[in-house]
Amino acid sequence: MKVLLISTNTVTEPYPSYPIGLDYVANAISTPHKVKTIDMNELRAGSGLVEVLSQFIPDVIGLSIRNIDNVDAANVKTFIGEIRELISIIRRHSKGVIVLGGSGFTILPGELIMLLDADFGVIGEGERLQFLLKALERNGSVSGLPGIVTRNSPIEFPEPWSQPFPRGIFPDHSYTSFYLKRGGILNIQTKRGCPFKCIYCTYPHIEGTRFRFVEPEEVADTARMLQHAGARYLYVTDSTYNGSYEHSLKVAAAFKKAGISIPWGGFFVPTAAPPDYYNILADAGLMHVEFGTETLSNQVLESYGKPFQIDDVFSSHREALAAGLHVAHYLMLGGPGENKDTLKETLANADRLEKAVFFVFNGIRIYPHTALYDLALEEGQMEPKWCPLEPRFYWSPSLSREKLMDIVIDHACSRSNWIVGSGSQQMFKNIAKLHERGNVGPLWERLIQ
Ligand code: B12
Ligand code: SF4
Repeated sequence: MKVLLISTNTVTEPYPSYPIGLDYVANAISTPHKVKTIDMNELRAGSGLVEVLSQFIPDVIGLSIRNIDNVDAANVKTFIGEIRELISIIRRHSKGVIVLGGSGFTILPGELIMLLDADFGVIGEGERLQFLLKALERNGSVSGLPGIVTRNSPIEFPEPWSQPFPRGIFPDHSYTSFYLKRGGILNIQTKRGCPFKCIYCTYPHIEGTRFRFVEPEEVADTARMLQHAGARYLYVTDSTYNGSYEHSLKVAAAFKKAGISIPWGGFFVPTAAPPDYYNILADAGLMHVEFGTETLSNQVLESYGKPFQIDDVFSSHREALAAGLHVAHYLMLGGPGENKDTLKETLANADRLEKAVFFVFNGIRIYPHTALYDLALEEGQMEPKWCPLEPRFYWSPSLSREKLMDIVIDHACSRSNWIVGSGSQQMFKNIAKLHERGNVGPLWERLIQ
């Protein structure tokens, strides 16, 4: 069959994100199918898509849906409208079957398949697309195929993919240069899943609640392949790179052995690390650490279900800084357990974290299948009929949204290291300019230099 895979994501803030998911899907189905992969970041206009549709004449069109919205309560942007337009172009110019997939789709499969009027959806890992293609080839039924849904079938979430998930040989995509010219960042995955139970988080639902590791040597081979393809920086897409200290150290050792010379970064959880941990990683090329800290009050950490306390944040921060790394912390303020005192405590503690950049979100985006959803329902913060495609945010009943915003904005306006919400347009323009001039990586450290 001829399969056209489309990355629909055109969000360029904080910087464009290489559509890594499609590499895995393409690799899983390339034998026996003829696969073409395109990226709307490169094509931009629908006219480019029409040309591809008329030349390639796909039997199946797979759309990757990554972002639903920008998770910023103060400046909500949703991205599904653009995808709807793409689908209307596809319907007008192709008879191919439309299949949805991706992390955004996996969060809200029932809502998206109906709204976008697609034929099929693949919940979770796209490696399962091969089974849908097989069924389509035989004109067979898809009922009972884990993860495969239609507009009329029940939405059942499959078990995580139990087989290996090789990235394959790095494909010669025309769109790779789009990312190489804008920060040089390609991405890499060392494992899937997250076993932690933070009450608001979708990641365990998207990737599963157990770590499934890629062999460290295989990760290093992929890193070498990306380096040869021109990557000048690697972003590790794992839910938490250090969620397993053992595996993350093995990956770092494999990077060193393989001679990976480009810097890298990723998400980290600020739990107590083994001795010398950040030095070892820095020696293997780690440059940026983005901690999923969320609050600097033990009371709120506990109600968010975070697996660490503020002492762990301070020690992780100190150790990462001492290893010469750039350090950022994500904060999510105003969630369950927050009040004026806990907020004050967080702001005061944040000021004690030297040379840190803060990515600050006010209110917490509510998603189905999370404990936060149940709490919001119980507290009457949303109606049971709420359509989760319309972003809603949880606000602690002990602190009004307005008061929280006032305090945070007031604190942030005198601190250049505080990026509130999805950030300012000026900041993104500056990053884009620096990228154009050949600077590489996420570059948020420039805010404190
Ligand atoms: C790493 C990451 C980032 C990094 C990306 C760095 C980089 N260079 O890659 C950074 C920090 C920059 C980032 C930024 C943002 N992110 Co982010 N990010 C993630 C994270 C943790 C992993 C994404 C990833 O690459 N996974 C690894 C790949 C291999 O998986 P995948 O793409 O999902 O693909 C698999 C399946 O989905 C499926 N699949 C994918 N496509 C297709 C297509 C078809 C046809 C099929 C069948 C299957 C399929 O198969 C693949 C292989 O199994 C996810 C959460 C998560 N665990 O998924 C959030 C996530 C994608 N991000 C999210 C958001 C919102 C954002 C931002 C908008 C936040 C902001 N306001 O700044 C920005 C947007 C940036 C951009 N340019 O798009 C949301 C999106 C959902 C939503 N609410 O909209 C997520 C899901 C987190 C969440 N809140 O739940 N992000
Ligand atoms: S917030 Fe981070 S550590 Fe917590 S469940 Fe989500 S991915 Fe795991």
